[in-house]
Amino acid sequence: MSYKRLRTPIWIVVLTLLLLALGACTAVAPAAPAPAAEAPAEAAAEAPAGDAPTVALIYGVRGDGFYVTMEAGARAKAEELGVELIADGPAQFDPVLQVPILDAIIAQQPDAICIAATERTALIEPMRRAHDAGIHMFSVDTYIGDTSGDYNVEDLNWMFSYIGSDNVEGGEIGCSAIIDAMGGSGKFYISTTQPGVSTVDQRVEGCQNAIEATNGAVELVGLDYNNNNSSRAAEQTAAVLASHPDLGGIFGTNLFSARGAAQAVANAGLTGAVRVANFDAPEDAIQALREEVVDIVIAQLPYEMGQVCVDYAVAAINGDLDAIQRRYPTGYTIITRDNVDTTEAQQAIYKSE
Ligand code: T6T
Repeated sequence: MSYKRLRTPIWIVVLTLLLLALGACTAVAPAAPAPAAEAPAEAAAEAPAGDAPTVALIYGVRGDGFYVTMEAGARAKAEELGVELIADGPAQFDPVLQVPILDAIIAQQPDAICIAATERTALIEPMRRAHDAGIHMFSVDTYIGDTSGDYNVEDLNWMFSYIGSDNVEGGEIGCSAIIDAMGGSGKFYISTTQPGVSTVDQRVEGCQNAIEATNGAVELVGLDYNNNNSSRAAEQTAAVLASHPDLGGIFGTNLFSARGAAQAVANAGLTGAVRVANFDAPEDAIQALREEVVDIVIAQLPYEMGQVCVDYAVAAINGDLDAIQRRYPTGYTIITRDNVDTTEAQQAIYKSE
């Protein structure tokens, strides 16, 4: 066998081996771990190895567009950060119904809880139980205690943060707008839910500030508690409209209060004669705005509240305390007939499911 005759098969063998080696490399590549850039950066940085952390959201009441929207924000953030989210709330806005839900969640031992306490005092001890069980605690929407959500005080400094609107400011915005629409004087009525709920109490306070600023030109003729029930709010408002036919303005301090108040004004044929400030922004409030039954819709930012609370919960779980503000005011989108069709206003409307 001559050397020349042998050379061709050797090169074929060498080439074949090279091609096989290359082929093997190409076949292995897709099975390698996905590049870090393909995973959400925050999830890669913050989710601990092993089991995903669990965050619980306990809202004020089921089926309220405000909390439906908050849960959507919390879910979106939880998915982004690779966190498991459990969410629950009572059938009525009532601490007696909410505390057993909190206790059931504590028994599931989540890493953190975001809770909209339905009463500022009744929830303190139950929430402290959660903290004592090693759970990172956050207030979202409402706060507990007497210090306007300032958790730097000694007996509440185990709370990480209060995320929610500046509700005194919200009440002032709504009532000042209606007082202006009334020409600066006249009779005023407030429909609110229950005493002891931090949010609506502060909205009433803000509204009273706006009335007091008129130096007696505006008279508050009544304030009713409707127990977060729009039918009750409608009945109470109808009674006030009957006893004060010259009523000029109404403040409904939350979704259900404002819904009932607006219905009563429309039913009494007083659209435009009685001006209404509508706290919260479900679809029907926007419809009432278009129909001139209400004059201003004060939209909170519940989606952002849910997002920030989950974000903060994960920061606390990871020990990144510098990332957490003790108080996170979420702000408002104020909707009137002038801006209702803008993108910002449309995006602020609450989700219903
Ligand atoms: O206004 C919101 C919330 O901020 C308040 O604490 C309770 O009522 C709502 O959920 C609206 O129904």
